[in-house]
Amino acid sequence: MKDSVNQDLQFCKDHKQKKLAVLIDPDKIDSGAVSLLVDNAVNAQVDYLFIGGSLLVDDSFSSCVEYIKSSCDIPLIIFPGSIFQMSPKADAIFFLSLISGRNADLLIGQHVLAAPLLRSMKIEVMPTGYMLVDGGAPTTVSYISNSQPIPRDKPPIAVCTAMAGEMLGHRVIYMDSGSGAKYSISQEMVKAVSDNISVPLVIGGGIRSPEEAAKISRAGAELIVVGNAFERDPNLVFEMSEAVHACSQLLPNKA
Ligand code: 1GP
Repeated sequence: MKDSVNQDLQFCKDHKQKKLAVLIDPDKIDSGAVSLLVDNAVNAQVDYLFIGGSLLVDDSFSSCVEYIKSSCDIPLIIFPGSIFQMSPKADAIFFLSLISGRNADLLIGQHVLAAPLLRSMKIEVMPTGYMLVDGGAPTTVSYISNSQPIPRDKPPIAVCTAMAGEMLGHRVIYMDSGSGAKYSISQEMVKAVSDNISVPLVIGGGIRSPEEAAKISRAGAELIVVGNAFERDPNLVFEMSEAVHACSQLLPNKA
């Protein structure tokens, strides 16, 4: 099984490198908008493209994967809202276990159904502890997952949950306040979690400005994910990419 995205993210954690992912929800944008966003992502040197959504109401997922793979070399990672969002053409998939919730089906049930299909697809599978954090407004993901998010003012709950996730073998911790959240995850919570895990930390949900992305990167996130803000303004990708990458520490020369 391939391991390159996982290794890349672990390198970021170990060497304080910061990366940006653009989330494409095929349900929310049309093909013209996808094309512009992908072009901007290439020109802005975005590190990853994510595809997926909590609720897809049409069948554009597979064609969108194919379009993206045929138009750029940025690694495409599936951020699945359900087992219907899988494709052998993507580079990797987050194998999300909703460790902030107590819904057995999303902790292990759907994974049992997905496992044989994923094995036959031969894409990189990334065991991921997925944690929903309250973003100040009900989100589709919390409704669909039928789970309660971690309160945003309780970093210790997030820390213990992330530590347990790592101990269970998850190789990435992904904290999300949900697409379109009112508030992104606090720097305090990001720092507390980052300081207590040795696997990479992905943060998404409600990040709207380059300043906010930079603060969260500096607090300890290795990978920042933005969806909504780029749907509204695809040109924001440039500033956001610069702001996130500027938070990377300089690597020593390998002379
Ligand atoms: C991915 O849910 C996020 O983790 C994306 O959130 O659409 O609010 O950027 P936004």
